[in-house]
Amino acid sequence: MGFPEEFSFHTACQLLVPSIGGGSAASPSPSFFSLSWVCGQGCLSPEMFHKAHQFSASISEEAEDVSEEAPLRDRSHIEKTLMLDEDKPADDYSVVLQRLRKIYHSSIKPLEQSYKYNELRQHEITDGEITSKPMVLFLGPWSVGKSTMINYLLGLENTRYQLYTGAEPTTSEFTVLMHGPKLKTIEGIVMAADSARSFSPLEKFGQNFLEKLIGIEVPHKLLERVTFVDTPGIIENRKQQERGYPFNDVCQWFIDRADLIFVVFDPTKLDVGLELEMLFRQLKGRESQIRIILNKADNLATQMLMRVYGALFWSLAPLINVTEPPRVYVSSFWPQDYKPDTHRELFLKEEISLLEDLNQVIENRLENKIAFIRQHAIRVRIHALLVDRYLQTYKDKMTFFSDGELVFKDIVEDPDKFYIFKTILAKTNVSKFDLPNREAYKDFFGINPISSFKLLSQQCSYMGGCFLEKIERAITHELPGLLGSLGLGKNPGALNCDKTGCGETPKNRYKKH
Ligand SMILES: Nc1nc2c(ncn2[C@@H]2O[C@H](COP(=O)(O)OP(=O)(O)OP(=O)(O)O)[C@@H](O)[C@H]2O)c(=O)[nH]1
Ligand SMILES: [Mg+2]
Repeated sequence: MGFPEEFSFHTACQLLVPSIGGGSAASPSPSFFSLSWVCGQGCLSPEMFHKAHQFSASISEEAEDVSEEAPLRDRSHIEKTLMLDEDKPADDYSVVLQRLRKIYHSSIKPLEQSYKYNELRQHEITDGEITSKPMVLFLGPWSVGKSTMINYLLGLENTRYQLYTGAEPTTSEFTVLMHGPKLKTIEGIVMAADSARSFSPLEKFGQNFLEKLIGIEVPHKLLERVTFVDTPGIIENRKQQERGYPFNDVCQWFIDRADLIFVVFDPTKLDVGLELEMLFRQLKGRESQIRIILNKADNLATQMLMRVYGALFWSLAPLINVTEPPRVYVSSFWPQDYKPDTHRELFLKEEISLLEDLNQVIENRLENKIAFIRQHAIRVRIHALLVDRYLQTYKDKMTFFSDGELVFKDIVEDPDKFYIFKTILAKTNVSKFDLPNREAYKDFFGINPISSFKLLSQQCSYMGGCFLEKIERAITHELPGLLGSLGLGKNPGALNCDKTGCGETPKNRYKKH
């Protein structure tokens, strides 16, 4: 199916222009809703307006027809690429994870607690987070096919496990799909109360949010290796905060922890509004985890698809400020067979590439986890060095007659006058790109008086050694050593640092295709 003749390339581009601001939601058809929203009523004549409406309605109708009549696709490539048909039990990583937990508790956590790192970054690492499976997050506008894609990947359609899908905004809960021996739903409050699960920190977003969090345990082989998180679609003409809980903060929590983030788009909804812009701002720093999906590509003929692909890149370019373009998968992730006049070979190849990407995350699970803990340790160390520097400067400036509060206020207001950050850069091997924001320390010391901290040099014990030395040993030796040992039969005890080159930096988190 193509656009009607009147929809020239020019018009199509106009329809796809990223625009910020309101338009009319006059039509009940979702695809038309977004087209008219993008253009505003001004750019379509009444005749065109009517045609666009008919066109978009026909897309929806056809999509519905297909779902009723068309035969289902062969799914053997999913089983094959994800190696689900192999009768092999899921790898047992418990030894490595236990070792990782031990390093965290003995070498990182003491410094983290002593310098109240959690109050700076609000990132506490729970045991559940260390042992959790890789998390795959699905984000994007409403009705782009996120829930359908999860149903498809897990083969849940027409089973009682399937996620609810529909042409209107459907998913209203953050839905966590995880492995379990039998189908079971778990209420958000229960998930948050269970500290063995990695979701207990979500409690801080309030009871209203916990009502909107749901866990589903499904006995599926893929879920033995990953956890999927389905999210409510972004609705542009409604403020996300109207949902009754801090939607953006919750998204950020999941974004910070996800190992793979699928941002899904629909060819008829490429408009970028304020809410989607906000989402991309939240995704900053997680670019290597992001994969863009141009879903429902089976709705368009090849030529139109090329145009839409171009328009997608054009819309997203201002939002993703990285040198490397993101990987965009063009396909249709649902079980209906491809339409005859569409590019089925391309869709199948793209789908297989995406599955390989997913597999890569599963295989790199331990490497990623170790790299994540090491990155956390680096941040904690920098924080400790900075607090120590503030404290040392304070002690140096204090005389018998000084007013302690005034002296410290002076330091916090203008740390550069006292060379706080510069000294850290000059005297320690900290990269200037890793230094936290100076402003954050104003807030930090606003709630944590300097008198509540001890100097690093005083945080040593005869038996346990010094906190700083321990975290440094973890960053340069223990964690890289654990990483190095993975290649050798995943037996961390088999090696010591000398053999693995413990000083090496961890590998890139993800292989790019
Ligand atoms: N043609 C076509 N339609 C699809 C495809 N995937 C999903 N759909 C349809 O798109 C509609 C929306 O799908 P959902 O899975 O509910 O979308 P969602 O992104 O989860 O929506 P929200 O939960 O509202 O955010 C449904 O009617 C699906 O049948 C696809 O690949 N091709
Ligand atoms: Mg959904």
